[in-house]
Parts: sequence; structure tokens; C-alpha cells
Amino acid sequence: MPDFFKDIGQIKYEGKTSTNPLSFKYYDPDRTVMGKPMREQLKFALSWWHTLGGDGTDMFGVGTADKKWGGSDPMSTDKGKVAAAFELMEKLSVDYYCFHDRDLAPECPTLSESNEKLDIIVDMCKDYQNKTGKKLLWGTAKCFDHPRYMHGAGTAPSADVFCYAAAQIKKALESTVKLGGNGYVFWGGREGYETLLNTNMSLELDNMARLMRMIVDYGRSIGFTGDFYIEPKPKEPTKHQYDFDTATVLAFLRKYNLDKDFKMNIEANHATLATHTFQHEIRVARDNGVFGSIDANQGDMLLGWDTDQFPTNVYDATWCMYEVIKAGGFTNGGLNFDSKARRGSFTPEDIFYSYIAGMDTFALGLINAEKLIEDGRIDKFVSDRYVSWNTGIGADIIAGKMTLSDIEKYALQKGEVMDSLTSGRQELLEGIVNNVLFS
Ligand code: XUL
Ligand code: CO
Repeated sequence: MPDFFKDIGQIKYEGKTSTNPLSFKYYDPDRTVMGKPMREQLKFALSWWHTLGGDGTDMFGVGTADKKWGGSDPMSTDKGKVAAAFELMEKLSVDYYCFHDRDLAPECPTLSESNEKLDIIVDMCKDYQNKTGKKLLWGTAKCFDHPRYMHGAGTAPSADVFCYAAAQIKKALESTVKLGGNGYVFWGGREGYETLLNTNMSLELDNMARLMRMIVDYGRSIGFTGDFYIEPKPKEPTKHQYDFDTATVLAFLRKYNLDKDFKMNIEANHATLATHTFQHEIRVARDNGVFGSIDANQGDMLLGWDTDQFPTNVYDATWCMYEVIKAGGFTNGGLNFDSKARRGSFTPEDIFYSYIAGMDTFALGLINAEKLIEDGRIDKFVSDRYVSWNTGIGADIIAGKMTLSDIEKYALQKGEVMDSLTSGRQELLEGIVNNVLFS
């Protein structure tokens, strides 16, 4: 087995007083938090594309990091990636990974050649999984980077492009099933539009639903019992992505009767691009029974695009884990670091520092979420705020006992209701949160 990171050993938990940069300060995989070991609560996953493939290339310059993994052509590089990925997962105690088909193996001149190459790498991954116990969290198809998908894949104006995408997704799903993955993601890379002057939006969305229905039915027929996810994003690469945010996706799923098979894969940076908080997106999913998985990263409020930075904001991670715990924890999903080291962080050690920073941040988030839930003051405040719905008129409305006319009669008798208002106490609550987090 090649040793790409031979100067770096197993990353261990050393506690918050350690100054060793190659150690976890907060992530202690075996520590029990909210009734389960951290590694089971957090279910960290490595993103194949950023970690093994992302070399720092941007719109203004070529890559800065060597991501050839000892290879001299696409296939030998892709084989090197497998060895590097499993070495990283082992050394970082990351138990899962996620891939796009074309991250694993190259795009070839024909679909059948691409499929053959994919089979070779999938078999390699399966061997490595068997040897290491690492698992696939979810797979997906890269139906957005090849020029054939310039106008979309499932929403392409060309029926031939739709068929190519359908066949590619079928193969990506088969590969996911072969590797025992419990999730399959649809992220609509170019499923959207630039202008309505050339777009039949209704046909495009009907077609996307047709494709999803076919894939779900096929997946179930080959024994896939996991979750299908949609990953909302409002823009980038298209001006208007169809899967704008969780609420928009829910309306789509319900319209096409797909809501029983799909859950959400919520990405922090996509939430903020939609001008929502990360927590808002998870809450909408949780309240509607479609919370599935997380793409962990963060954006930069001063930049307007998907920067996919490793998450280091402890407040955001805290509210994420608070929602995840309230949703009952992860089942098939997990925390996939859809994150990349900055272009200037180009050395192999930077991969380790990035994951350590992200994992420690989410460990803190989990610990903090437990503290907030156990403290109980926030939960109590929220439940007290709605106390008028527990008895009397409020309870009768909820029970469906009151008509609009009954309510009108009540309001006329009651008169002015200003004295029923109570303060929202936002500043008090923010202070309590800081008190709980830093005590
Ligand atoms: C793009 C993005 C994707 C999806 C998988 O913004 O997040 O990497 O997670 O296709
Ligand atoms: Co993502």
C-alpha cells in the first residue's frame, strides 16, 4: 500500500491544552455525547472531489497543490487517489466518504468506456473498504462539467442529453449500491436557467421529476434501501438553480409525489447563498420530516459565491448539531466535508490541518448542543412563549373546534389584546447562549 503521508501518523485526541497541530483538541471519537460516541453522532465523511481532486485551480490561475498521487495519466492518478483517500480516512478517523462518478474515474470518449473505468475503481474501493471498515456515505453523478450538459442534464432541452444523463445516473447509482452506500445525492449542477427567453421551465421540471421517479424505482428494484437526497442551492453555476432552497425543493417533491423517497442534503454555504442561515435550512427540513444529511462547510459573508471553506465557525456548528440532535440524529446521513483548503494552503499537511479544524469545530458544536439542551433555558423559553396555545381558545383552535365566526365572537368580546404580549428577549437569550457555551 503506498504511503502518501508517511511523515504523518494517526491523528489522536490530545485535549484542548495540546499545542500539537496534528492532534484533535475536541474530537474524541469514543467520548459519549447525547447517548452515543462522537464518531456515531457526527458520522464524518471525506469529499473525494475536493480532497483528492481539488488542486486549487480557480478562474484566475492553475492549481497550486499536487494532486497527481504518483500517477502519470488519469487512470493511474485515480488509482493513487483511492490509496490516498483510505490512508487519509484511517489517519483522520473519518469513517465515510462521498463521491461523484467522475471523481473516481475519468470521463472517456464513450459512456461504456467511462463505465468500464468506473467499475475498475469501484472494485478497488470495495477492496479497501473491506480491508479498513470504511464506508460509503453517498454517491452521485457529475452531470454538470462535461460540455454536453451546458444546458442542463435532467432538465436539458435535448432529449438525447436527458437520456445520456439518465444512463450516467443509473450507473452511478449501481456503483453506490455495489459499495453499500446508504445515500444517493441529486445536486442540480446545471439544472436551472440563465433566461426565460429560451426556457420552458414547466417541461424542464416535469422532466427532472420523470428522471427522479425512474431512478427511484430502479434503485428500489436493485435493492437500494437508503435515502435519495436533493441538495438545494439557489445559484451557481446557473443564475437560477431550480433547487433553490429546502422550501422550494419540498414544493417540487410534493407536486410530483416524490416526497416519500427524498430527503435533504443541506449544505451550509448553499443556505447562506439563499440568504438563509444554515440552521434555518435544517429546521425547515426537520419540521417537514425530510432532514437527511449535511454538507459541512462555510462561506465568506464578504464574497458572493460558494467558497466551500472548511467549517470553523463554532456557533454555526452548534446550531447545526442542535437541529440534528432534535431531528433524532443521523440515520443514513452524516457530515460530509464538502470543503476545500484555500488555494494558498497547498501542502499535504494542509489537508490534515483542514480536516482537524473542521472535525474539532463540529465536535465543539456537538458538545455545545448537548450543553444547550441539558441547560434547557432556551427550550423552556420557546415553549413558555407559546403557552396560550396549550389551553383555552388556543387549544380549541388547534383541536379544530373553532370556526372563523367563533373566533370573531371571541375577539369581539375580548377587546384589545396588547396585554397578552410578552417580550421576545432576544438579547437575554443570546447572553444565555454565551453563558452556556463559555461556562
Ligand atoms: C456544489 C456541491 C456539490 C454537491 C454534489 O456546490 O455542493 O459538490 O455536493 O454534487
Ligand atoms: Co455539496
